[in-house]
Amino acid sequence: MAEIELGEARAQRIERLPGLLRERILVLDGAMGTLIQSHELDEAGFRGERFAEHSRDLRGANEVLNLVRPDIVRAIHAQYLDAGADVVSTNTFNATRISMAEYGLESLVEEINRAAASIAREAADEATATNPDKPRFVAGSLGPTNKTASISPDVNDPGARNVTWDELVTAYQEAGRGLVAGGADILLIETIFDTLNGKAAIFAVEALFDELGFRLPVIVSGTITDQSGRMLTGQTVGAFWDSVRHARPLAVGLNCALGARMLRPYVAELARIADVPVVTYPNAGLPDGFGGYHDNLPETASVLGQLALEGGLNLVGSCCGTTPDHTRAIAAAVAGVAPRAVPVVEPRTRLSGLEALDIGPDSLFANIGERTNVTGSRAFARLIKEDRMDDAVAIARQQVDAGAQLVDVNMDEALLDSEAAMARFLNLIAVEPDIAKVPVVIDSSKWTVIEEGLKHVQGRPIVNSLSLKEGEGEFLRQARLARRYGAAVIVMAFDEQGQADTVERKVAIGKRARQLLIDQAGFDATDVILDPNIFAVGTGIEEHAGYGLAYLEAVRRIKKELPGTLVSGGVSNLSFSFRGNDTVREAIHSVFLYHAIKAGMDMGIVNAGALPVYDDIEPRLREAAEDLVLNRRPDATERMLEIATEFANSGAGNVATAGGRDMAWREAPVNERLRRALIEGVADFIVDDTEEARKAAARPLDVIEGPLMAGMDAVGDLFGSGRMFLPQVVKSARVMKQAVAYLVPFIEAEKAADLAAGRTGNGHGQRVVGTIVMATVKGDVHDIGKNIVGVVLGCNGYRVIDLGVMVPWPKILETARAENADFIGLSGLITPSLEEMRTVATEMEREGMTLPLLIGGATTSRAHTAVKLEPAYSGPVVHVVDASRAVGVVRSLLDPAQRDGFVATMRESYTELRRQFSERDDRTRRLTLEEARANRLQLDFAATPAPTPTFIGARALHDIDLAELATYIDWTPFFATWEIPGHYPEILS
Ligand code: THG
Repeated sequence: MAEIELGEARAQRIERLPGLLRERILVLDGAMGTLIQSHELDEAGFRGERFAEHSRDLRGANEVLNLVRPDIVRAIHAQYLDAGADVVSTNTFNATRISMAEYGLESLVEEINRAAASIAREAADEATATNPDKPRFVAGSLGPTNKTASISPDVNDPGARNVTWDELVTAYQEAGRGLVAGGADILLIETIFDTLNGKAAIFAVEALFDELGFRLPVIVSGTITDQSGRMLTGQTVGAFWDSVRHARPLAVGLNCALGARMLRPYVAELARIADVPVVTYPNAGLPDGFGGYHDNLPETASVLGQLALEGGLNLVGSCCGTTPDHTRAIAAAVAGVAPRAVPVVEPRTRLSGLEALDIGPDSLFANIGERTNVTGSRAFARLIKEDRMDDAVAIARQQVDAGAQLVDVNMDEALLDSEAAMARFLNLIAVEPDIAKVPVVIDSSKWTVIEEGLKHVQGRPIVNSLSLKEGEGEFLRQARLARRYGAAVIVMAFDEQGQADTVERKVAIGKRARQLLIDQAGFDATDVILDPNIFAVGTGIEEHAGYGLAYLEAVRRIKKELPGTLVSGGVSNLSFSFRGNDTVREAIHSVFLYHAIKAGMDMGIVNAGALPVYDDIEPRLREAAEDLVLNRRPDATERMLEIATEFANSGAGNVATAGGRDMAWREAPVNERLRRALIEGVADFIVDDTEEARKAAARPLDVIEGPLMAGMDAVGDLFGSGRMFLPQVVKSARVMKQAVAYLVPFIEAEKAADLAAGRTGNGHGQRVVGTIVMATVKGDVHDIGKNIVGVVLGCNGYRVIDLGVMVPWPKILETARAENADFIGLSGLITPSLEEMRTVATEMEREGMTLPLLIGGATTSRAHTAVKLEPAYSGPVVHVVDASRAVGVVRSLLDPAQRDGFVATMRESYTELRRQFSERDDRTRRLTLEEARANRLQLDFAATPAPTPTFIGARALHDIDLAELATYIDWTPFFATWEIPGHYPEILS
């Protein structure tokens, strides 16, 4: 392939961008998909001549149109440019090897991206030529792919993933190469729902820029998918920004998602914290459930206009469901409004897990939990070697519960495959929201292990550690990579001569390493953390006696000579000589930290929860520890040894031990305990509690249907109202799984006993588990939501047969019959899937099936199910609003005692929805332009003079009856929002 060049014209355009962003708010285009759909292309239309014989269906593969119908794509760009867009984005949202593989087009990815960028380039250049004062730009779109690197698709293995970092990097680099070759000015990493995918994209474009020998500006934009205000994978907006800021993007923002109004607070939050321009391009509004949007164009424009006026925007556009009309209205709303002034943010060390953690001069000492270390804990090492992963994960949780604000993970052990163990353990804690909320410190003396770790954390971690022991070359190589992965680094005070044990060398090496990182590896000073080596004292060797003091003095000097530089250290190293006597060790640690924090130590690797309060240490022990740490007398070690036996693991020295979970809930009755365990995702006691509930219940099944289901319902409510986020729901389901797994043998035994006794049973509880056949319908490649539902159902004991994506209806029906399924579950994300679901329903009817049909996915809705699907199929059709509700629905449908009532209530509410819908249809009939003009407001003040108001200003009314006032409130929108079914006015009365 010919070499790709930046080119003079493109270089000049790019150079103008930052200046333009300071001058005015730039406008991005709107949706590509909406306009493509309006062309109503059929299968043959998508295939064109070139793909007439292609082995897979291509309808819905918008990206193939770059090759087959460039005319359409180009015309769409032209429409947006005409509407005032400064930046048009390429038709390449799914054009990665990963997403295109579903269509069998993965080998064409580079060509597709190149074609798409050159189509957009032509359109943009043409628009620029007609008005050179308004230069137009092409943003090459890199979508999130249809896979997530942070969520497990496997019910039996929370550590499993269906895409790897390396696959993502390869895919993004290839797509990006095509975009640059075709003429993109900007690379737009967009709609990130999993920041790990996003970080892989950032890594890939950096690698691409290295390969090309020039760079393009990058925009990074995430998306918020539910009411919790978090990303799909659980990160807050602040954590997201911290995780991607290393891209030093041209702009950062949020797009797609909930529509302008609901996205606004999160954009405002970004505007507050990001020290780069901020972009937003929301959907047309909230999805209307029919593949369109409750589109309120004036509202979208006015909310964005408001945001601009409040000084919160630098770039603005729109996403799914929008048209050039939106672009025009948005452009008008922000015209003349000053762009957001990019703030200078205080330099702090900004890290993240699911939540942000920043550390600055005013921060309290940050505890890094040390126990998840195979060389630092025999218990942890044993668990890892025996593959007892649940228990190993529990150690991480214990550290966080005991106050660790970060966790240090170390797998350096000769007999372990350390890379694999690091990857696996990080995957496992990534799906534990109460652990994953904190940043990870990836600890290894082997770079390959650290690098493997970096590929498995969504947030912004710390690399522990780099050092100069192999010289500057290797140091800088690792450092540049660490930066590209988006990590901060701890540097140990080692150099080519070995470890630094004098104050002078500790400080000198720290300075040298820090400067190299800043000057040559592109680090921000705040991302460099120095560790001036804590070595063991009390070893009996005279030279070691001063190690504590040397560290303290080095900290003081670093803080003085390199203001703002963070200092860390491994505290437990100090007391190695007193191994076996934890009381003494912990006293030494506390005394040391008391002095080290005063000297300026910012963070330390400690056994969280095992640090006594300085003032609570038994005075003689404390005195001896002081002598030792501060090297106050030559016989400090002997004296400590003398008194050590007195305190040998008595715990007497440590009056207060911090941390420990609040266990009060363990006192509650068993049903409440089960409920709490599910809501909080605590598996520790689930088997015991389940057993207790089983003993108390008439039948084991009652435990599932009673307290456990109540717990899952509560989880559903919390998620629906935004008080839980998705990873927490999945976690609850996994706790549920353990309870169900425990009960199943009892239920089977009961069934066997019933049979032996000739009882056929009352039907109640004859089947514990049911079988569901799930599929993403033909034409749609999205399955992340479906996978989550599969995991949740699997955890609840159901057999899940997942047919994957792009599944034609015959295969779905065939499998359901062959497997004797109890349900069919259909999933889809994109609008055409709604139509395909109707086809499936129609075919099920034709074949005389009766099993329930479950519907889920982002574009689906109760209304669509009621209006379009239920009438097509006489068996039950149920819309399942999200994964947290799946279990309740299938349980109600399987239980003979509940089924009829459930189905009847549902049918009733769907009938009501259809009635409302038909009314709505009447109401929303638009007038023709002529009718509207004829209906224009006619004012004639001569005929009817405007009366003079009786007063001007505010008037307080005191005698209003609130009860009467309440009757004037229109509750319909509230009920609709809260999804309260039925005829609204009747509910009120
Ligand atoms: N600097 C940096 N990273 C580090 C260190 C450091 N990482 C590793 C280590 N040092 C810090 N972590 C530990 C963890 C545990 C212990 C010491 C340091 C420890 N463990 C007990 C022991 O070995 O006696 C184990 C007891 C048990 O098995 O439970 O002391 O300095 N940047």
